[in-house]
Amino acid sequence: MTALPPRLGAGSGPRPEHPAPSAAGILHLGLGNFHRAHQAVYTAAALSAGGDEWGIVGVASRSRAVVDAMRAQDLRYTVAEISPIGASFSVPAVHTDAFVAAEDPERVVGTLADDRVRVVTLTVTEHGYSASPSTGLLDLNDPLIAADLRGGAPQTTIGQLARGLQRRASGSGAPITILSCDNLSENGARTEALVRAFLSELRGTEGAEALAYLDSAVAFPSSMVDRIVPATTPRLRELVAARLGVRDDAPVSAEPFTMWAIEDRFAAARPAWEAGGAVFTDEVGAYEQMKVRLLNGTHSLIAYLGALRGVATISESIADTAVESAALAILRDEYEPSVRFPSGVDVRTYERQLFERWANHALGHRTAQVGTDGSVKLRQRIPEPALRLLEAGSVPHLIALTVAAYLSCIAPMPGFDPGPHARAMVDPAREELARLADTSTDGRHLAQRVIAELHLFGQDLAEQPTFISRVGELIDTIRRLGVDAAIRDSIAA
Ligand code: CS2
Repeated sequence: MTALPPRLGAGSGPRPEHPAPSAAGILHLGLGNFHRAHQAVYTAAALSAGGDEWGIVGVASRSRAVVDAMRAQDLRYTVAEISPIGASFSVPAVHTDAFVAAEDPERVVGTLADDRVRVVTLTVTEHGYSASPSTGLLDLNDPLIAADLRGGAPQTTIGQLARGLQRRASGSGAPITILSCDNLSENGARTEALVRAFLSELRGTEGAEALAYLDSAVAFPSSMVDRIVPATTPRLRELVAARLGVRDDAPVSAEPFTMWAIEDRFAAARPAWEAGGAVFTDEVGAYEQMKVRLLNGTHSLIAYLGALRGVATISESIADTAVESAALAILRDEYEPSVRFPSGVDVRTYERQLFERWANHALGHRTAQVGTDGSVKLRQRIPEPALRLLEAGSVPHLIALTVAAYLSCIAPMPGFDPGPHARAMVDPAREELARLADTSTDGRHLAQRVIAELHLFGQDLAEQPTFISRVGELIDTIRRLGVDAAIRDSIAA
């Protein structure tokens, strides 16, 4: 009988290549795979470069799984970098503690107020900001926000940030930086606006001290993050056991490519993330636009078309020449015209890399994963570029196809089966959209209700009848003639 491999931990598995952190200068909200394969890896490089005070307290929003697994492994886990030519492994050991916010929200507030913490990083997904999809403003109708405003232990990320900053303002008052690492455009300014909106809603003068503290001692720089990080699979655990000889219950895989552009506007000290290749720049807005539109916007198109064509992964989807042509057309004709590229970035090289990254078949990045949360993700990806073209008198056919394919996956019209990968997509608006689809007469009717009445993609796109009817037509084409016909029709138009 072969012995089971030992559990990864301080005494087993590869030794981290950086010194152990001596303190936790960073509080991270959103202890998911993306954080563990991105900011944690840059922080490991920063620790190697000298700053041992930059350990991370990692906070998961709700799920215990990663927290329990990491705690059982002395807070270690494996990062497997996967490309078609092989895999390489590292074990960052940058976390000093991990817990679940939903179980101990008071601890989030207390840690944020601790003056040894000087940077808070966030990867809570587009959905985690409690913003109304229609207005982008703090959603005061959200029952969790309403509860957080009434007091008690805050359950939302914005509530936790606001309450933590309030506590810090009335305590040490030490400066701090809040750094959003989510795929929202102008994510720093947006986070600041949401926290300020929360504080402004507090009764009487309760929020006034914190608002003044925000003015003088809190910075919310923007950042653009980029690395494709799939969900963990049993196969990844087996690969780690086979290659490293340890059992790891919380490994992550990631593509080799990684990028982090950060606005250099910190209120206090920061880790030397440039040691891991991060770029500190005053062009972060350009990096964000380029990434959220070209990578994420096109990614959504590839995911929804792929799911409708019955394929499980992004690499299988982009391997189809029709999908590849649609991706190229949306990039060149519909996203690139609205993007201001950062200096030094060559658009054709960036584009070529995108296709290589999507084609990484060893990664197994699922169409259902990228298609998840479309109602909040697409809001970040499509309205501005679509409006730019519409205002110039042209129709963004492939952006319309993205929306039509999304609705066909999440809110299929009666009688249309979008297949298992579409059914596996999770979306906070799924129920509401499905109800609309069930009672719509055709695709145009559905598009009208979702875009013009529900304002799912914001108020400006709600006033674009040409766009709305094009989405409606394409929903009907997908339903009646199939997704390939809709692709042909959009590219030829
Ligand atoms: C993807 C992103 O799931 C999605 O919507 O587009 O997670 C994408 O893989 C990352 O942003 C890449 O940096």
